Amino acid sequence: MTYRITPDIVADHNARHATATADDYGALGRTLARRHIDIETIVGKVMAFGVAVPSWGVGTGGTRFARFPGTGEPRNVFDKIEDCGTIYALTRATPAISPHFPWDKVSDLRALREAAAAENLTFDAVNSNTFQDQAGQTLSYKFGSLSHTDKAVRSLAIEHNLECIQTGKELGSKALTVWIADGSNFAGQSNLTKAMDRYLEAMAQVYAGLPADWQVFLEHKLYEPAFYSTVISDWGSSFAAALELGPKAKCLVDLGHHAPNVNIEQIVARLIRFKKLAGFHFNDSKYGDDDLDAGSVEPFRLFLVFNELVDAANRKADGFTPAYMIDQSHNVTDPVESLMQSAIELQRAYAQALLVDRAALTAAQDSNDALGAHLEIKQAFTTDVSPVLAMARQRSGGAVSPIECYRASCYRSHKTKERPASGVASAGIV
Ligand SMILES: [Mn+2]
Repeated sequence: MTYRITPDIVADHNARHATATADDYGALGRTLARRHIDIETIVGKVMAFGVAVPSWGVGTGGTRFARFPGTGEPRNVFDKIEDCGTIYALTRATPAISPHFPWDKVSDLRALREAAAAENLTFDAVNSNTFQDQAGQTLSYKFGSLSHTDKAVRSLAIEHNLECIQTGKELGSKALTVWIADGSNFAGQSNLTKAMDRYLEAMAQVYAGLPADWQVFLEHKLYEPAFYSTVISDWGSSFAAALELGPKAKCLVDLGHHAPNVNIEQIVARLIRFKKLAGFHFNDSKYGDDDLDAGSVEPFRLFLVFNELVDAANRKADGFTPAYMIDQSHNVTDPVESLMQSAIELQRAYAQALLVDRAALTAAQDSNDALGAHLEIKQAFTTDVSPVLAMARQRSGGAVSPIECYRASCYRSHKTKERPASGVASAGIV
């Protein structure tokens, strides 16, 4: 029997915090009531918020220089599911896991389904991998995959994506996320037009393999590993490709995959407007695709993204069904702690966005009251919604303070004993 953080442990933790939880919630409720906001409505919406945890995120990540593994890391996909279950049990914000193939490949998919169900988890978008060669692979992705100059390599990449769809069907997924590393490192190395032609032709075959109720998420990324040009480098390339492929193709926004200072919230608004927003890979960054924890560097930018999402939800924007996933690399923290904290920060940005007085904001915008409009946004952002988040967790059976509860349980020490180092499960950055 493996160690688990049981509901009793969580209940004891919450009981110790009960007075403070109720006091803080009451105080914030009165503050919000003065602004004609019903705190119960906000709590209800936060409780309904869910974000998928990436299976590759529960192992320690690394950089191209080194990886410093922690102890008790997951050794296989079943250990990963167990850690994802722990994150969900404590935060109640992460009801799904986003698997990655072939990193999570097993022969018995039923066992995978049952393991997830035992943790009350479902499977979110399936991620394909044509950015590295697998053991025994005779053709190489060194010079690209879906856009490779050699048709045989493109066919291999297409087959892999079609296999991911089949696996995803078995797991109950409804979407395939495709990120390719294809691009070039030297000016002149690649014909920029032909590379896009080949990508579109290959993706059309992947698209043709989608079940009727599935979608394909195209993930753009500015650079890395290709450092001169990347085939799907930005939201414009992604949008054009999605438009050409058809209605089941949409654009996935990984917050770290843009040039510095790009107005991501405006990209989000554009994609919503044209019914092409697939969803997100949430993370944060300082310099590039840093894959830092969501909300850890620029919480205001994260809030502004959610401001667009709440705006779209409120006006019931046509075709607006975004998928929320985390995509981070945890190099110096316990991945379970980082993922819990990130899920909390996403809920925080969402709750803050729910506090925006939409009528007052619209009035200020329509009368060109620039500062008045800004103050409406700022008032929501500067409100400490922590009591709402704590109450949402308590009511859904999670821990009021997930990281405190996790540390007190010594979960990682238990896993260190249960999971003796025997090779390392795949962790990576996509
Ligand atoms: Mn990503």
